Amino acid sequence: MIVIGLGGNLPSQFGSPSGTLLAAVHALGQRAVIVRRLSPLYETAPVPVSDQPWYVNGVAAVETPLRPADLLLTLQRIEAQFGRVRTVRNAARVIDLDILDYDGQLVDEAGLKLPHPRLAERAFVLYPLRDIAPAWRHPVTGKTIDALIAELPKEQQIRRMSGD
Ligand code: A4P
Ligand code: MG
Repeated sequence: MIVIGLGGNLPSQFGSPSGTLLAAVHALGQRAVIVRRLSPLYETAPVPVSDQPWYVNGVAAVETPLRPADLLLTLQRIEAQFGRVRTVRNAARVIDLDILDYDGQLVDEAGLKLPHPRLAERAFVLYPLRDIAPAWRHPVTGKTIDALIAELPKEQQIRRMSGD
């Protein structure tokens, strides 16, 4: 399964962060990345804790003929098209598109790491991933999502949005 993480905490030309995430799903489809399952969206406190606005996060299971490096390029083009400006790490952003898992492949290159290295520590990834793929296991540790969620630090606040 190929899983993409979507997040954002600033408004864009597509509106609120949730509107931007849904527009990004459409943009993916136009670039040969077909979203088969989209999780519910969650409002999530910034990690690490900061005074940034809360994020909206979700995950998508996709099908695509693109190999991982080309998929990452496509995600970065969509981020640019949506007006993302890169400043410092973890800065507030209109949209962040990450490859979380690509069919369990392990990649450790400067510009691409798979699975996403911080995936297992993040409630804003694990909860929506459990919604669409409860049997998923971490490609490196083999841990189930339920086990990873049980190990999360308790301070990560996350609320499922209604109507998704
Ligand atoms: N990169 C390497 N592997 C990957 C991958 N699997 N998918 C490289 C995507 N990118 C990958 O990312 C920095 C570099 O990571 C890229 O050049 C790419 O080659 P970026 O998107 O430019 O910058 P970033 O997102 O600020 O940094 P980073 O380290 O990717 O941060 P994260 O881990 O993406 O975290 N809190 C909440 N509540 N919700 C969020 O969505 N997101 C972040 C960013 C922090 N806190 C958050 C959230
Ligand atoms: Mg990123």
